[in-house]
Formats: sequence, C-alpha cells, structure tokens
Amino acid sequence: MADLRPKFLQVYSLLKKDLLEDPAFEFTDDSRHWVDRMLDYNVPGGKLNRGLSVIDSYKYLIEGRELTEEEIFLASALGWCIEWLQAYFLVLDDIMDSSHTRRGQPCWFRLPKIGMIAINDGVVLRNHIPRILRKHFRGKPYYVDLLDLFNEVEFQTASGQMIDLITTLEGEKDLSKYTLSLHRRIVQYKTAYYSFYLPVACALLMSGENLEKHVDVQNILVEMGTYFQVQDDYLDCFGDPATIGKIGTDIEDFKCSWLVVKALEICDEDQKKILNENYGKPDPANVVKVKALYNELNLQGVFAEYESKSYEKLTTAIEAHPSKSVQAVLKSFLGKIYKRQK
Ligand code: DMA
Ligand code: MG
Ligand code: MG
Ligand code: MG
Repeated sequence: MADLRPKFLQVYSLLKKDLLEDPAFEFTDDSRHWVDRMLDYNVPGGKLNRGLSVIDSYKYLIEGRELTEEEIFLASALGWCIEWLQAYFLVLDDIMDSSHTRRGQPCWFRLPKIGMIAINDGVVLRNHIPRILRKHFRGKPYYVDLLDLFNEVEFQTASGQMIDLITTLEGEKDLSKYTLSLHRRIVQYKTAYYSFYLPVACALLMSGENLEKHVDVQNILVEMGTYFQVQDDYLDCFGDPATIGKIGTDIEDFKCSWLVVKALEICDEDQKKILNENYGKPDPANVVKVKALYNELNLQGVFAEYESKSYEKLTTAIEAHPSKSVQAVLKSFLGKIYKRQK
C-alpha cells in the first residue's frame, strides 16, 4: 500500500487553515497564533495510527479500485477528527495523571505560560471536531450518523477516564478491588472504542454501511483495543521512555494497571505486603521496590505469554468473519500493533 502519510499531513494543514479562518470567531493575531501553536504542538506529533487507519480501512472496504482524490480527502479529514479527539483527551489526561512528557516533549500544560489554560485548549480541540465535520460532511447522507458516532465514542471514553480516575481516589486506596474484570471495564471504555472501533466505524459510514449491522466487527475491535491498552500498561513500566515518548506514572498514580492486577494474582502474602506498602506513592524509592517485585514475579514473561495468546485469539476471531475485506481491515490493524515497542 502506498505511503498515505504525506497526503494525510497535507490535509492537516488544510484543516488547520480552515479553523484559523473560522468566520464564527473574530480572531485577533494573538488568538490565531495561540490556536496555531497549540494545534501544532498537540495534534500531529503522534504515531497517527488511528487517523491513517481510516484511509487504510476504507481502501479495503471498497476493494478493487483506486480511491478518488475526494475520497482520500474525506477519509483523511475523518482520520484527523480522531487525531483531534485523541489530542483533546491526552492534553487533559496528562494533567490528571501528573505526567511529564508526551511524544518526546514536555506535556502541553508543563510549558511556561500554558499551565491550566491547557484545560480550555482541550475544550477548544474538542470543539474543532464538529466544525471540521460540518464544513466537509454536512451534505453527506451519513452526516447525522457521523455526529452521533463521535458523540457516543466521546461519552464512552470520558466514562472510561472517569472510572480510571475514581478507582485511585485517596483514602480508598485498596488494592483488593483491582481485578482483571475492573481493569477490562476501564480499558474497554477509555481506550478501545476511540482507538479501534472509531476509525473502522468512520470508514464503514463513508462506504455507506449501517453500523448496527457490524456489531461483530465492533466486538473484535474492542478486544483488540483491550490488548492495545494492556501493551500501554506494560510499556508504562517496561518500555523505553526514549521510544514511547513518555515517562510512566502508573505506579505513582495508583493506577489499576494490567501489571498490578497480574502481580496481585500471582504474588504470595509477603509480596502482597510489599505492594500494599509501596504502590501509589510518589517517592521514587517506593516505585523502585514495586518494579523490583514485578521483575521477581517475571511479569515480562507473563506479558509475553498474554501477548501471543491474544494474537492467536484475535486472529481466529478475524478469520471467522464472513467478509474478506473486513478480515483485511482487521488484520491490517492487528499487524500494526502486534509486539509494538511504542
Ligand atoms: C489514556 O490512558 C486514555 C485516554 C483516553 C487518553 P493512559 O493514561 O494510560 O494513557 P497514557 O499512558 O498515554 O498517558
Ligand atoms: Mg495518562
Ligand atoms: Mg490516564
Ligand atoms: Mg498509560
């Protein structure tokens, strides 16, 4: 498949230009410059997997012919809407998780003179999505479904973020509630819908499909998204910050990470005591003790096992799907994330 990235990036510049000339707001030089810089800092700097997947998926769904220029543009614009949604969630996520770096640079709110203005920037990013959709999709038969899809997925993600955050509340720090089923619930909502279901659902709508007929596709993508967030949890501790572009904070933040859930599952009473005493504390000395325990429990090996099992299960589920073009979409997605290091 030809490299879609250069064209995709061109569309970013076009969409940004539209937003900076939005007639619904009387920009001053200062405010235009603020939005320009805020977008460049937060929107295009990631792996762009989610955004590119819309074009990729659409190609497979219409199989057998080249995309028209208009189709490439529209699929790219939808891809960028997902990247905008992601930027919005990440700007706020980094504040709430007290993170330091993202995509190899300081988190937006950590920059001088940004601080809590980043909260409103998140809201602005979120509001750009319906403006992009309105400008380029208002006349399409699937416009209402598109708006509905983005609203549903945003609600699911915000709800997932909520349960991710309220399980860590001070005063209720109790590791015994951290189970695989709680973990699953959190990651399904906070990650899987927006990262996996949304790109494919956008491509399905563009190709004239009714999403209600594709619940089986959604189920597989939610499974894949769950596997993806387990990788994220793993990389938070075992990944190379230079490669993943961020420094992990899950141990300090008392997160219901897949790693702590697994550790609790396999540890003995003495090891559980170490976890209880050290998990969720900001002091690096406590973090070191938790990481040492993770090594003692061979969580790297436990993860490797989980990773190959998940890959097998997902492949079997994909191959059971009746449509070859849907199989191609899902396999391409899985291929992009299997054994990822970033
Ligand atoms: C992030 O979960 C989920 C959303 C919706 C941004 P996370 O805090 O584990 O992500 P990261 O590790 O990238 O901060
Ligand atoms: Mg985070
Ligand atoms: Mg988070
Ligand atoms: Mg994480």
